[in-house]
Amino acid sequence: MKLYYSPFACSLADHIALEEAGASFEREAVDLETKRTASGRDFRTVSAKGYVPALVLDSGETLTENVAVLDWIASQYPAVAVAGPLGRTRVLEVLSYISSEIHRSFKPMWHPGRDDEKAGARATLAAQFELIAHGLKTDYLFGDRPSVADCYLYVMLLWAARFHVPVPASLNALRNRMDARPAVRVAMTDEGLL
Ligand SMILES: N[C@@H](CCC(=O)N[C@@H](CS)C(=O)NCC(=O)O)C(=O)O
Repeated sequence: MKLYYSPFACSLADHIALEEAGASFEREAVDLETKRTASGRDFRTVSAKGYVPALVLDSGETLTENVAVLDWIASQYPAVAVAGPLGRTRVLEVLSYISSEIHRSFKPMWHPGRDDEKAGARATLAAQFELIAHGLKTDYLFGDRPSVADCYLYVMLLWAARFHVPVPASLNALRNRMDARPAVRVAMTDEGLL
């Protein structure tokens, strides 16, 4: 399989999840401005959506959307899934919240815009991170090892640091734990971030 990613984009979550899972996969960077892959291919021939992540499976089928890609990775690799009758549903609950609320709230930060819009987004994000942190009592969201949900949350925490969004101490601690993981370091190094 092959992951199409862009450095420091949300696709870093999928990149880390695949590394954490011990999966064997190829990866290729995409220039999101020109929509060209590192090998010069028009990325829209891989995914008409033109955004990352895109994961091309060994069957030739292409998966897009972080929630779907991360859920698929968890379905294939129990190491990054959550067990139990509600395990998958709880993970989807968090992935959906991150995707539809937190990820979306970052949008004004990535584009030139008014300072008051950015301040508003920062306040919204701070409240959203508080909500995620509420009741967090374990090292990671679902226990003592990271699942795909932590991988996505981690990228949002990196973005929070980049854009000076305040986050609760418990989430900073989770981020530090993720920072130290070999799989995270491999993915970050691959993306030129370390
Ligand atoms: N709905 C998509 C959004 C993915 C997304 O926003 N990707 C960004 C990078 S974080 C991107 O590729 N943006 C380039 C573009 O939209 O042209 C998902 O959840 O996977």
